[in-house]
Amino acid sequence: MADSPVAQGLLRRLELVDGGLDSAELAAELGVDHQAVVGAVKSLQALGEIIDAELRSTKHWELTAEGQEIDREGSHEARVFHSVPPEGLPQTLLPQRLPSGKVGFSKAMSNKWIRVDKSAADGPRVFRVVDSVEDEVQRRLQLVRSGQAEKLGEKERSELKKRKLLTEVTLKNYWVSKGSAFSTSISKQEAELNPEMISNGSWRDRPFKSYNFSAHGILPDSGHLHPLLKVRTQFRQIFLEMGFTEMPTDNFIESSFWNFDALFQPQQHPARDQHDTFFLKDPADSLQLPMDYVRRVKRIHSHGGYGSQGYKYNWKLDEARKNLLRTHTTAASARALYRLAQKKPFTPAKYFSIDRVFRNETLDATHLAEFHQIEGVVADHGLTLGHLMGVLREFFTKLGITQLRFKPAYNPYTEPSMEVFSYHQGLKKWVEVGNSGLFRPEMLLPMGLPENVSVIAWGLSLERPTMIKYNINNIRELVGHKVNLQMVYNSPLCRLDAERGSPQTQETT
Ligand code: FB9
Repeated sequence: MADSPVAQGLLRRLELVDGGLDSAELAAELGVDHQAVVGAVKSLQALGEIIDAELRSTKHWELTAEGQEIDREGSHEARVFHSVPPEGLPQTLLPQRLPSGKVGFSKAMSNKWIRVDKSAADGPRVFRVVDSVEDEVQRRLQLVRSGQAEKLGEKERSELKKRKLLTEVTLKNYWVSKGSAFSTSISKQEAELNPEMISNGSWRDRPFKSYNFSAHGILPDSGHLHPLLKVRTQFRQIFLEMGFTEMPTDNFIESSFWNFDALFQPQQHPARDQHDTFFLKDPADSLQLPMDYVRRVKRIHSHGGYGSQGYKYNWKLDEARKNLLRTHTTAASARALYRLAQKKPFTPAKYFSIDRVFRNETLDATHLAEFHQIEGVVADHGLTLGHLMGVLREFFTKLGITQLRFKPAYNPYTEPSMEVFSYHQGLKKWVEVGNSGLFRPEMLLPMGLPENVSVIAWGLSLERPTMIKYNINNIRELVGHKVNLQMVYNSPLCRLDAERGSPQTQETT
């Protein structure tokens, strides 16, 4: 800070000199760390022209830890020489006496300070060759330590550096001098203009910290969209740009009639059992059903009609009234198509829905008792399987999926039906990406749709593409009470047509 003791000390010393000050020398004088002086220099510079500071790189030599030891105790070779008495010494006794005896021994031998007599009866003995030695290494290190490294020749310095006794240190110091607006009285700078200053006019004689226009604003706290909702938006965008209208899906609770019977799904179908479907206790039954339409549905199930033989069973209204958590958004499609059939004359329509559905299934890493189903429906005169394939190619291409294959399948309410597969580059295999088909006449005709109107439809889940796009392997990391909210905060915007693992990250608040 500009009004810190270090800054004040710097200004007071600067006032007493004509030239300038070296920041490292000043740190030594003030008894503070060099970085504290650098901080004071920067804070004073931020106030304007109070000081001038020129960054200077200076190099100097310092002793390494081993160099400091030799400076104090003498070189290894000198200490080996002094450890050999005039009468000599068994060579085996040398290492125990000196920690760096090995280094010192070879150096003392190469200096011809000592010799080894291998003829001795009790093994090799070390003898002195000279009476005294000059410890040049220690002398040179003492010169460096006392700041006289320049007295060493280049050869001597590089030899000490090679023995790792010396190291060259680069110091970035500041040469500080008085600025054009030099002053020793630095008053505390105001960082904020407050109402009191404005009202009593004290702002006029207060120094203000210069405004940092390039400072980033504080990122405001905001809500964060869950990855599922980001991907839902992407799918919604794809449907809208293909001219589809979103169906109302604001009823999780549905009657068995709309969820199953209207779709020509027989009342004894296994999917209608408790183990696949969540039935409601209260309210257990839907009392308001379009009875004219119900009668036509009853007839098509129990006796057939429109060329169909039906299922020939005793269809029960009580069964149709049973409330449940919808098992697919195709229930909403049935409602939408029934509404469309009431409008005369018939007009073609394209509908879509993306919402939660519930199934009493075995839970695992990729399946919960609920998921979001995505469904597309097109009703028009003379639609065929070819139209369905074409619409599927267009739809999945917008997801970035171009390699499609269609596999014959079975659904109770569509005929023909197809499972849709795509080649997954990452997994190097074909993976199922959805299901599709043409709704059966036994479903459409009792609604009142004209005979030459056909309806193509397809479905997929929202969770699967989301997990793939966000690299999530366990669905519990995506939804549920164990979700790490930070994942939600960090999840980038995801563009479905981009390659996996590289969600198009845009700044998401
Ligand atoms: O979503 C699925 N797979 C998928 C979808 C998109 C995707 O995108 C990639 C990143 C680019 C990747 C994978 N599936 C359908 C296939 C499988 O995941 C499957 O194991 C799970 N299925 C769910 C139902 O399982 C009980 C996904 C869900 C599903 C299946 C069928 C329909 C809807 C959802 C349907 C339908 C339908 C058929 C005809 C007429 C109307 C609706």
